[in-house]
Amino acid sequence: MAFNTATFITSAPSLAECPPETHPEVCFAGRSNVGKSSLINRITNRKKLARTSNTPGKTQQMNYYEIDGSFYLVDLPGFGFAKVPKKERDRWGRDIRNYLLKRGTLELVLHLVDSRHDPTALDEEFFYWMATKQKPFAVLMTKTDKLSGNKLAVSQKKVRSVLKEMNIDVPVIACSAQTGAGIDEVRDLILEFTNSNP
Ligand SMILES: Nc1nc2c(ncn2[C@@H]2O[C@H](COP(=O)(O)OP(=O)(O)O)[C@@H](O)[C@H]2O)c(=O)[nH]1
Ligand SMILES: [Mg+2]
Repeated sequence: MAFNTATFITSAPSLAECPPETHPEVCFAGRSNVGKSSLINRITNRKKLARTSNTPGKTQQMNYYEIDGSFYLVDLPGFGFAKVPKKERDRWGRDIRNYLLKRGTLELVLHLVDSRHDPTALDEEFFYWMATKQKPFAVLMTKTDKLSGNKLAVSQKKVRSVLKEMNIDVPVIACSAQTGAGIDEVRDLILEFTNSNP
């Protein structure tokens, strides 16, 4: 069984409110509007499981979805959204770092970057931080349907070179929630890290 059932479990404002550590989990991180919720919907073949929005900065909690009764996908609050007051942004950063460091059942972090833009300073900071904490992560390049073949190749090369410069060796997957490109690869990665391979 793989991605047959998906159920919303809870919205947790911080680590303390997360569900008990009964299932392995994979989380989706990245700035607001990068496509986290859309990707979760596509991966689970559901149109409205995770709330998507044209208004960045809306999801301020960690949303838990249980897949096939065996693992969790977690939609994290987007970071780095300029219109949110600095104090609030700092709190999110602290809460998310706390979750990333201390959640015992977190098996993999998927960090999303927009395939149309170079990784931002915040993305690079995140790569570096994850690498120094030795947390397993992968980079997903989103919205590839918006790029022509050649531009996507250039963009992928850029992301890989940024990671290589930092001496970071992690999977990089180009995907689109709209066309479904790369989605099976993302699913396989999730199943591998949650030990849910059929
Ligand atoms: N063309 C295209 N648009 C996308 C894709 N993924 C997300 N979007 C759009 O980008 C916006 C933000 O998506 P959302 O999933 O809410 O981002 P989040 O804030 O990271 O959860 C929405 O308008 C989506 O429809 C994609 O793969 N292709
Ligand atoms: Mg979202």
